Amino acid sequence: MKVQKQLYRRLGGWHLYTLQNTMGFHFFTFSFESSGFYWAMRILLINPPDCGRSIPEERYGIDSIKRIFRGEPLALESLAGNLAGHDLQILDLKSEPQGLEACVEAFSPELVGITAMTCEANTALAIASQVKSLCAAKVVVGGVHASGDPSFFNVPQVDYIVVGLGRASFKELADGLAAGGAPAVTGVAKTSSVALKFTPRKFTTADLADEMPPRYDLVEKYRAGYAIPALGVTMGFVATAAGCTHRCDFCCIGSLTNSKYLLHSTGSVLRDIATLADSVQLIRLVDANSFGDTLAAESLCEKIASAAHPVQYVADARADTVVRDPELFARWKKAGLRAVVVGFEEISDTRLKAMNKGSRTRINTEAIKILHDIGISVIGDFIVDPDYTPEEFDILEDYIMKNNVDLPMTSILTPLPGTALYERMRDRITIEDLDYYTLTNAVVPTRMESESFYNRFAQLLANCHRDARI
Ligand code: B12
Ligand code: SF4
Repeated sequence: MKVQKQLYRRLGGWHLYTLQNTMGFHFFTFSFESSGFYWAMRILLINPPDCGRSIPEERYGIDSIKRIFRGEPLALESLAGNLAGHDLQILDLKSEPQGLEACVEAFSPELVGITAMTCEANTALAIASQVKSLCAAKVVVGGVHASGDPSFFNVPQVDYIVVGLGRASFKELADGLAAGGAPAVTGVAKTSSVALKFTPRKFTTADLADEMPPRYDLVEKYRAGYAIPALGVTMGFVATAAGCTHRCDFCCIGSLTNSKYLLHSTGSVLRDIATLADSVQLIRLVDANSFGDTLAAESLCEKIASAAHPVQYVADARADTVVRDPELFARWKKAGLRAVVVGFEEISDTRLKAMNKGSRTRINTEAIKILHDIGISVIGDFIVDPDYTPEEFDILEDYIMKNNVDLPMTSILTPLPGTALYERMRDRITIEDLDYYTLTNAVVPTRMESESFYNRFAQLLANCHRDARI
């Protein structure tokens, strides 16, 4: 058999190779590292397909509540970036929904990693079962649902659950498995037939592994589809921080870092932007809070401005940060910031307080005005409580319209497992099936009659989206 030998890197005398036959099948890979010798593995990282179920559609035929764009699986690109030496593929089932069987058969992975949000958790389990039926790979699940509710994945078709940031812990696990061991890694739970046990990881910036860039190249074949069709722009993702400085009770972000706020180095952010800048028109900084450290945000802004890439940016900020430091956003506007996603959530101070938002309606309104005066579009997140009355829907709609929120993103208050809200609402939950946890279904009974609630919700979205723009 003819063999093609590929040198990945040469480091201080150590060589790293991938060998593959002429049909493209990787049949023999190995590496030497200063820490010892291990067999490199074929690792497949899987992004689940679009999923989730819709009560308004299933019960009342309301099919207008749709998501508006697709994006790259940065979590998987980022994990792959820190797995140098292994043979890696990313399968994006959102782009290629029927691709699983063919990909597993052709690549024959030894380790499979699946990412999942809450509404994807059941689908991730179905993918894990299918993988097990096709090959002998070990299956690892990680991401936001695994971090908030790891025990959900404590099932036979899953071997390991990665809780929280996974770049460093998944590398330790993969290298350990490749060396033939069954490594105990902090932040990683081995599934078992009894209750799940693991040592939580104390996250630090070492878990960001900034020196290793995300493998953006692994999704090259899907890239044209990562776009916002309504705007006619292609979009790439860059992370500038992990976690958040706040503790809103409905939010699942805290479970990713054990409630720490960790900044990526400015150098790594600039490097990632530069990698994408030639192939996309818009860069979404995907952090939950890109301005959690305003001094760092200011320094990053200066460097982005000097780099002068021909791209625009969208980032998340809190309303109170905008009000405290309008000048910072004026500078970011000059550096290319086109739109800011702000979690306004509510227009009632009582409800904002109950959700521990740490903001007020007055501050939210002021933030919208400041951003508009600067010329930055406002993508506003609002949350409709299942307890809403028709009058409250009207008040919310009036608020959005009067304040010209450019693109309102309205969801329904959902107690995500692992959040403080879940503990507060768990006795009221009537829908446990996670397929419905898309944030567009009420999983507790609504105060309004159900069909009227969903009709009014759909009408709110339609009215507010009529002139949407960013
Ligand atoms: C980009 C994004 C998207 C993109 C792309 C996602 C994709 N994978 O294709 C798009 C636009 C498609 C999207 C869609 C949705 N999204 Co979204 N999205 C995000 C966003 C803004 C960033 C995610 C990201 O890329 N982060 C950067 C990476 C590097 O971090 P990470 O994902 O946390 O990954 C790290 C760890 O979690 C871990 N990890 C992650 N996966 C894995 C896998 C393995 C094997 C391992 C070992 C480790 C690991 O290691 C990574 C590196 O440290 C987050 C908010 C946020 N700031 O996190 C919301 C977020 C994830 N989305 C959310 C939601 C609700 C949705 C939608 C349901 C919205 C809707 N109503 O339509 C849909 C669902 C899509 C579907 N299945 O149908 C929620 C999820 C809440 C939850 N618990 O489920 C979030 C948290 C926002 C929020 N409102 O709270 N989303
Ligand atoms: S909702 Fe936003 S501000 Fe609140 S904890 Fe989550 S990421 Fe932080």
